[in-house]
Amino acid sequence: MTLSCDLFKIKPMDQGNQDSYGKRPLWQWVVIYGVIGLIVYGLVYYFVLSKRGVYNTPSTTTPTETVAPTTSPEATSSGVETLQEETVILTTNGFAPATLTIKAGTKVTWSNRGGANATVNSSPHPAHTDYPPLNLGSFSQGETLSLTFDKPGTYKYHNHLSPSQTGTIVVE
Ligand SMILES: [Cu+2]
Repeated sequence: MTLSCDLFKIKPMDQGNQDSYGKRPLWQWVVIYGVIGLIVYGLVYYFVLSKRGVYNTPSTTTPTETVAPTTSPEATSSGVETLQEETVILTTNGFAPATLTIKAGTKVTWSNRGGANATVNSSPHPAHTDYPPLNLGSFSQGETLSLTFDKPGTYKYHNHLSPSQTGTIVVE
């Protein structure tokens, strides 16, 4: 009886096991669905990440673009006032470039490479009265003279020691 009962008990346990085996596929389905869901979620997350990555590069470039304009206007606005410089070289052939067009606030530097003493003086020769700040005086070979032009206009100058050497600064 006990054995049969044990056997009988085993059978229900086997049945229970079979039931549990019968339920296991459900859990396996759940696990399978869970794994599939995780895979799908992982794929979606990956694509979203990749899209975000692709989207982040433009979004990071747009912030840098937006940052760049915010910083570059400041840099250029400060650069327009302080950093923009142009150079006119005085050679034996005269001022080069003979006509220089600049924006207001640009600093112009004349560099004497003519091998002789020269001057930068406002026109007209010899009165030098058109724009007195442009009467920068004399500079020798290798030296420089500088003037920042703040107001738009056309400023003509010449080398007073060789008046045929003339130049023009156009300030826009
Ligand atoms: Cu002169």
